[in-house]
Amino acid sequence: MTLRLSSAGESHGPALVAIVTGLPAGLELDRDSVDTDLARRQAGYGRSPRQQIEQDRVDVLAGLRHGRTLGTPLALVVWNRDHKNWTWGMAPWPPEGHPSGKGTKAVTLPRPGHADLAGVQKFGHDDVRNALERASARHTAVHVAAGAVAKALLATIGITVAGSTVDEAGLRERIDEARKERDTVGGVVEVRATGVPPGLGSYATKEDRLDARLAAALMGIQAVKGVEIGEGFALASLRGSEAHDEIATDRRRTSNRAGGIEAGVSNGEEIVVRAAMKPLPTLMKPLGSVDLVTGEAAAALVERSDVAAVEALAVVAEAAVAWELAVAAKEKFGGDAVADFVEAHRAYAARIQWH
Ligand code: EPS
Repeated sequence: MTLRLSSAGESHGPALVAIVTGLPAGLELDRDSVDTDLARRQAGYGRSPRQQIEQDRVDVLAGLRHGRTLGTPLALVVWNRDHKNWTWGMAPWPPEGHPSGKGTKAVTLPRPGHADLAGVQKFGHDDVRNALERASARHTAVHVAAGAVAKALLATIGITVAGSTVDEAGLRERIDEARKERDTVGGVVEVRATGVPPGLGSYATKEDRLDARLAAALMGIQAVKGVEIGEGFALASLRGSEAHDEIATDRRRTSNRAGGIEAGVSNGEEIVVRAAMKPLPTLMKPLGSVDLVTGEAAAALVERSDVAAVEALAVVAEAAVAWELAVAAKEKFGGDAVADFVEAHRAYAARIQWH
């Protein structure tokens, strides 16, 4: 069975939910590890006051018994604590009583850089909130929970995945300056995966290519505008003799400019991918926009937001890469029971003498 993930949830709605299907039975999950990743996602310099309201924790509604997967759909929930301030504004059913709390007034001032304008045009909404609530990066929380499940599966075959920011040194200063000037900043994150055997993904079709799948997964995260695999864009200006990773007699490589993937297939070296995040589009000193009701020029919507979420992106990107690697590993090794998955990996590693 293919490993699949679907999610739902608005930023200020009742909850974020994810359903994971295709997990083998008998996988041990640790609630604290999932919650630790959720807490990592909430942390980071420059985050919004929203993160003081939320204390993200995972609840499991199905697919798990006594900490082990049942091989049935796994239903994960992260509740939005802030929803209590939006019970009227974000009520799923027509609300009763007088409008109160947040979200009672239609938003008509789209923010450049966000989903606001295209969202109302595409879906015919008359309140920008109907677009921005789902476009918000808030729902990455439940994807991080699913990523933690993927990491547990990958750990059974010795794969680890870790994300970090790339320009750690100057980041805080850049954030402090931007905050003073009521502006926002972006940045670059890197994810490394170790223990990935050769042969995940395939050169056969573009859908199979592991690099294409990782790029799509990273591009699928809010605010990501660029993705690199290995040396990426820098390879374009090198000669072939400088760009490729020579093969030693033990079949390992003497360098890793390809970032662990050649021709869409993992080659046994560390997988290294990077994602570039644009500055977040909600500015306290707003950019020019249009009032969708009056048609007049107006400043864009100003609401609570992060100055930067680069450190959070490192955690979200880690989860996205873990998820894609778990899908590719499940595709290669199969298994209804986790023991079958582990045994198939062992037999394959023995056949190709990979350790
Ligand atoms: C986010 C929660 C949001 C924002 C951020 C991501 O909270 P709120 O909108 O209630 O302040 O902090 O969303 C965006 C950057 C965005 O553009 O929508 C979170 O939990 O990650």
